[in-house]
Amino acid sequence: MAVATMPAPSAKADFRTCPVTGLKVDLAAERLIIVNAVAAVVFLLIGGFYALLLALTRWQAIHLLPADWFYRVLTGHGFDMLVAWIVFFEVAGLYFGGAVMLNARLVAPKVAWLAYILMVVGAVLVNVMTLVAPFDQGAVMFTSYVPLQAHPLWYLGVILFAVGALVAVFIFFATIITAKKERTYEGSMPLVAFGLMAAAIIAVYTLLSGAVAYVPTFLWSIGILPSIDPAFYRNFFWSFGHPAQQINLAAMVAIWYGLAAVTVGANPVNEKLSRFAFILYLFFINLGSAHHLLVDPGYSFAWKATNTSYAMYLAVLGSLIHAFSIPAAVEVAQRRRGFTSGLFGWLKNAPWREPGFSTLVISMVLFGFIGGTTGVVIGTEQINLLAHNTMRLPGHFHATVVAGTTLAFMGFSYYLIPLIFRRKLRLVSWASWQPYIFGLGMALVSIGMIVSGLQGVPRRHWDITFSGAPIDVTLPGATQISLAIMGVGALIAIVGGIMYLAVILASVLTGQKEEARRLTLVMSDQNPLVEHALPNVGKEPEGKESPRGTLVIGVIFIVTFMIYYLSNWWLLGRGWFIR
Ligand code: HEM
Ligand SMILES: [Cu+2]
Repeated sequence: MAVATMPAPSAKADFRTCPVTGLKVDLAAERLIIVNAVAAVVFLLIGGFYALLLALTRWQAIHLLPADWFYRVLTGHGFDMLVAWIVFFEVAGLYFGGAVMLNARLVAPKVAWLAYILMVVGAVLVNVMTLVAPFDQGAVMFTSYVPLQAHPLWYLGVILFAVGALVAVFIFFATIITAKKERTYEGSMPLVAFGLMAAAIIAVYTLLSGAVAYVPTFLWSIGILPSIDPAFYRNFFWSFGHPAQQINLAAMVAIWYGLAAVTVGANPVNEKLSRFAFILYLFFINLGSAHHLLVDPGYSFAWKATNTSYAMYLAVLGSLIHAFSIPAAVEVAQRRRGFTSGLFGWLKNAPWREPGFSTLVISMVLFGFIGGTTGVVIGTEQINLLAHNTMRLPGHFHATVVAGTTLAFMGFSYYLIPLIFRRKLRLVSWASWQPYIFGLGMALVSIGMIVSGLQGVPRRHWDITFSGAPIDVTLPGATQISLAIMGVGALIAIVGGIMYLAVILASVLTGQKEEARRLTLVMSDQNPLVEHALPNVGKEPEGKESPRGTLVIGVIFIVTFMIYYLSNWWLLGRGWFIR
């Protein structure tokens, strides 16, 4: 990422020059990044409050909410977190990657404001309807599986939000095309922007599938269409709902590369390979959508087998490439600084108090070791049967989308405060600790959920005593313990969440207005990215610089994965007593 000399930015927009990075920042883009990021944080706040209520309800010993409020809150939490928080933040990220990182002007800022308003109105509408619509029209979960029928305004809210998001994605494309035409940057597009572009491409077909699912459903809710085929709905819903997670994945990985560059000056060891890994996502990751439908009747064996075939693992391969490439880049950068002792001297001497670095490591470790391993099991046709619709599912995705994506976004947002909000970061030592507390909490939440699921606790279920059920079901007593682990983890994670919100809100509302002076927040004045004090940048690492420590971590990962994966096959073998 060269930041020294940049070609002149395009005309027709107001720019300032960032004193730290030398980038030309379009002021219209800057304002839009700010409002989208603020909206994201507001929904994180609401969704976080709901998270507390949910965790205290699923923690069976407390069982806080009555059934109807549990399902309403579950609907609100799913939407506010997975849709509103993440997508608002991604739109901010797209404008950052498309305009700021490329020195370019944001194309059609007025339209971008319109997109923003559509998204805000849509999200508010969904939230209000979830709480006030009659129970069976409000508590439909964010999946709103047909024949459940939500309130028409609920569907309308989802559609408005999605249209706004689609417009934002097109503005991003128009911006990067214009940047290329107006030659606002030199050489090829920076890797971070490239990753965001991959996310945006996935977003297009994701949002179009969403339209195919939601528009007919909306028409059905106002009586124009007589009925909707549930299998049709579920297929298109998941062509939207699952790739939506791949947008998050690609955006998160892009941010990982960014955080590694900012905090230790890491350069991808083989940038072409990293780009190729993003391209693998584009082609193969959508196959994973089928895992939601593996126990559905109606889909043929051929359909299920194709979608769970080896091709799915090409997307996993993409993730494995990133999972090796990023720590290897960090290791090489650290070794070039002179931290060459032993296998892990580079890690020991890393900037652990710098929130961008700790979020990077915690997010990668929890995403990979917990989220990735459990995800592959869920995507494998046979062993999916053991996990389907149990608490292992929320256990899996709280490791991916919360401990992974949300934490990475939190880490990245700290840097937006000085660079884009142009305010002094307040409560800096809280920002240093926050990733650890949130990460620890989410690790316990995920593990508690996964272990509960392994013992048969269903997801989305208020009454695990199954009172009045025609068949008696008793869950093992140990579920009390695993659910308590989840509950305690939730309390810790909520503390981490409150710390995050406190840092951000205090900085945005009361932080001193000033121009950024350096890229890092806690580390000394040295600026790993700009300083380029690293000799041999761009050369193949050799000898002392080769990423041996990362190789060892990679082997540990593969072994962990094998143990979890194979023990599931073993469990499957014990599931049926065929003699
Ligand atoms: C402190 C942080 C959080 C805690 C303690 C938490 C806890 C929970 C709990 C207890 C459930 C209910 C599981 C069930 O009964 O099936 C749940 C569901 C869910 N959570 Fe979280 N959560 C947190 C943050 C997040 C974030 C940041 C996201 C997304 C980015 C998220 C996405 C979801 C989704 C999609 C569901 C499923 C909703 C559904 O089944 O319809 N959560 N969460
Ligand atoms: Cu999925």
